Formats: sequence, structure tokens, C-alpha cells
Amino acid sequence: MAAAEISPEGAEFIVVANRLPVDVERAPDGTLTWKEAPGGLVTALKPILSARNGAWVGWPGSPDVGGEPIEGEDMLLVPVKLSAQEVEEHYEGFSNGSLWPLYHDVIVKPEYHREWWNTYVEVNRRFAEETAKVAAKGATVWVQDYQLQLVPKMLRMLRPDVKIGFFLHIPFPPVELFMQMPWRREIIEGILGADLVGFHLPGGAQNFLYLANRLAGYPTSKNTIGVRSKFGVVTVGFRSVRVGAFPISIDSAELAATSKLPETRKRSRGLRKELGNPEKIMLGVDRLDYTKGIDVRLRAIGELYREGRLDPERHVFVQLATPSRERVESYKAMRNDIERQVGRINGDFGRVGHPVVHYIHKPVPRNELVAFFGAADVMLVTPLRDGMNLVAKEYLACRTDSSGALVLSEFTGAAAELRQAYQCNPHDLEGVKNAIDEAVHQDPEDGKRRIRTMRRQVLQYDVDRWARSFLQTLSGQVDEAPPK
Ligand code: GDG
Repeated sequence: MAAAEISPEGAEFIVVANRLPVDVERAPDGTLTWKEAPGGLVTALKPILSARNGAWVGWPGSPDVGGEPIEGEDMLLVPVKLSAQEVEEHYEGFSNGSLWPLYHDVIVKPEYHREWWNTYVEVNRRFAEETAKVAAKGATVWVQDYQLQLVPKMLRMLRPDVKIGFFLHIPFPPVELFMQMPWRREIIEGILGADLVGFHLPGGAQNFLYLANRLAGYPTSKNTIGVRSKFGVVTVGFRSVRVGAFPISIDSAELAATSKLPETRKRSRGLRKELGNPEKIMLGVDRLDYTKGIDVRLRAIGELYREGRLDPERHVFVQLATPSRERVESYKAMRNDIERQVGRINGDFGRVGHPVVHYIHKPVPRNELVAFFGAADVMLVTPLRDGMNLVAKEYLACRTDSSGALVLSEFTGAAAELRQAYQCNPHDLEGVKNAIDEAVHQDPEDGKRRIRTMRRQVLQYDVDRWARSFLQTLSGQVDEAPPK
């Protein structure tokens, strides 16, 4: 790749992510309009993006849509044009058929296809090229997630003047699993193009550090990596790449404020009423994904009803399952399986007009979701593996009166911070049942103490703090040398 030209009026801060934070709408006359879509990441980064002449590089969400950058409200939006086949092979194929299952403990068998890989390389190159075009001299570029692991190295070759950060939102797998990947060295080398590589947990960072040495042969520091501290170092030629743990979070204050609004409270009461004013409402909120353990909690709940430890007249369960990756084969099979389970529990324990499991398979508006968090006595978060899990943190932010209970899988990143949850091993069905049983029947005062402690953590370490700690480390403001 030849070095790219540097635009004199380029962006000083650039986020590169698979998706642009916009919804594209097609008017009846065929013209496209773009509306910024709120999300945790964009909310946290907006102040920095607008203050630093920022840009966001990403796919707009529809095939063959692209063209010139568009001036958004707070940032320049730079669309990366992808064909339908590229979306199929880069996103559905290599990202979600190879990397996603491999990085989530091979819950589903990853498939490795050379055509998928070739398209992954090609699409990563296009992202790097679009970024190189809009970056000002010496700009800071923050590349996000597993779909773009090759961008840091490609971008460095095009633009050696920019500072590059990379953050992985999903778990980084144990070394033994990563070794399956046919293009393992290319991926490690791709990420090592960054100046700072961030993971949610020290464990992921440590796995990466080990592989940088084993697969690419670079010298690495031997220290134990901490949370937002004690960074690891990989020496790549004359460069030092720092490796650290930065657990992501949410806009906690905003969520707490929304949950306190009179209209939100009213809607929470309305939801309870629509559910028949049961004694306890249990809630699950997930993208419909096999990593989330929706089947685990359904199995546990079914057995608890059967054993009389939950009462169908007093305890109901609501599962909000947002449609996700519906064209990927393993997701279709999982959906069928979950819907069969829901039907079975309702067949066994419901009565006419009174199901015990309420299952919604469509996206719910944000305010409605907050009202659900406010209505739920027990939140069930039981993934088999999850990088962080923001839903657990969102539930806590919304429990402004400190009531409620959180059942939380040990296999989420959030479990490292939320020690007062009813933690369980999702592979141990009896353990999951006991955690749900305890949470449903908890002593209210004990429950309040638990929620209060966890809420403090979530309010203090919010998404803004996450972004700042990463970017300050990247800019060298947090200059902590690893212990020898
Ligand atoms: C990846 C990693 C990591 C869900 N349904 C609706 C809805 N949501 C929102 C939730 C939450 C978000 O989607 C889901 O975030 P999670 O963290 O739970 O999970 P992933 O989508 O798998 O995210 C994960 C995360 O990246 C960040 O680094 O924590 O481990 O897998 O915000 O509230 N929002 C609305 N309607 C819905 O129906 N409005």
C-alpha cells in the first residue's frame, strides 16, 4: 500500500466502527436521508468528536450505499460502501460465523472459509483507506471491535503519522482456542498496528500479550496487567504497543434520570398491571444470540415451576429478545429452540389469558426498555460468555430506589465488577436455579444493600470515564511504566 495523501483540513479525532451511528431512510423519491442514531458509544464520544473536529467511519447499514462524507450534527460521517456480497462474507461470514463463535468459547462451531477471510481483508483495507483520507496530520484514530482487527496495521502503513487505538468489545479467547484460527498470525499482527490495545478484562489482555510473543515473536513485558493500570507492553521494532484492560460501561446518570421521570414510573406501573400485578416479575433483555444463555434461564425457570419453587400465579417472566443476525444459520436454529421452550412452559403452567412467560421478539423503544427495568423485581443475565454485558449495568442504573435483584453469570465481564449479584455458573443448571430462587425470595434489606453497592460502582465508572481512561492512556497522559 502506498502512503496516503494528508488532507490539510482533516479530522483530528476519528472513530472507526463497523456501523455508522446513523439510520439511513429512503424517501419515496429514492433519495437517502441520514439520522444520527443514539447509542452508548456515540453518546460518550460526542463531546470529543464535536470538540476535535471529529469523524466517524463506518458502514451505513445498507448495501451499495456510500459516496462522499456527510456533515452530521456533531461529526463528519464517512460511509464505507459495501456490496451485498461483501456484507455477507465480511459481516455475516467471517465476523459472525468465524470470529464471534471462536471468541465466545466455541459455543457454536466456528466455520473457516478462505473466501470469507479474503473479503474480511478486503473490507478492512477499504475501512483503512477511507480513514487515511479523512485524518488530519497526527490525528487520533480509535478502531472498534472484532470486525476491524486488521485496520490498525493497514492504517499505520498508509498513515504512519497518526496515533491508533484499538478496543475489542467481545472476549479475547484463551490461547488454546485462538490457535484454531487459520489466519491467527495475521490477526495478531493486524491489531499490533495500534499504539494501545484495549480489552474489557485483564485476562483477555494477558492472552493477547502471550500470543504477540508466541505467534509473532515480539518481546513482551512480564508484569500482571491491572484494570486501567499496569499496562503490558509489546515491543514491535522501534515501537512500543501498550496492552490494557478498560471495562466498558453505560451513560448511568442519563439512564437513572430517565427512570425517575414521572412518565417512566407511570409506564412501569402500567406494565405491572398488564402482566396481572404479579408478586414478582423476572426480566431478560438480550439480542437473540446463542451466547446470551436465554435457553439456560428458560430451562431453570421451567424446572423451578415444576418443583413448586416458583408459583405460576405469583411469578412471571418477561423475555425481550431483539432480533439479531437472522440470516446466520445457527441463529435460526437457536430461535426455534427458544420459542419451543417458551411454548412448552406456557403449555405446562399457563392458563388462558395468563401466560407465565411473556416473549417479545422485536426491538423495544429505549424509554419502554427503561420502564421494563423499573418494573422488574429480578433481572436475569445468564450468558455462557459475554465480553461485558451492558444490560446488567443498565438495570442497576434504573433501580433508583435500590430495590430489585440481579442474577448474573460468572462468564460475563460485568461479573468482575458486580460482586454483590446472585452470581451463577450457566453450565450448572442447579446453580442457576438456586440463584434465581434466592433472588426471587431475597430479604428486602439484604437486597437493598446489594443493589446500593453495585449501583455505586455503575454510577462512578460510567461510559464517559471508560472513554477518557482509554484516550488518556493512548495520548500518553497516563504514562505508567510496567514494573520490571
Ligand atoms: C457487545 C458485547 C459488550 C437490547 N435490546 C434492546 C436494546 N438493547 C440494548 C441494551 C444494551 C445493548 O442493546 C446490548 O448490549 P450488551 O452489552 O448487553 O450486548 P451486545 O449487543 O452483545 O454487545 C458485550 C458490548 O458489546 C459493549 O462493549 O458489553 O459483551 O457482546 O444497551 O439495552 N435497546 C433497545 N431496545 C431493545 O429491544 N432500545
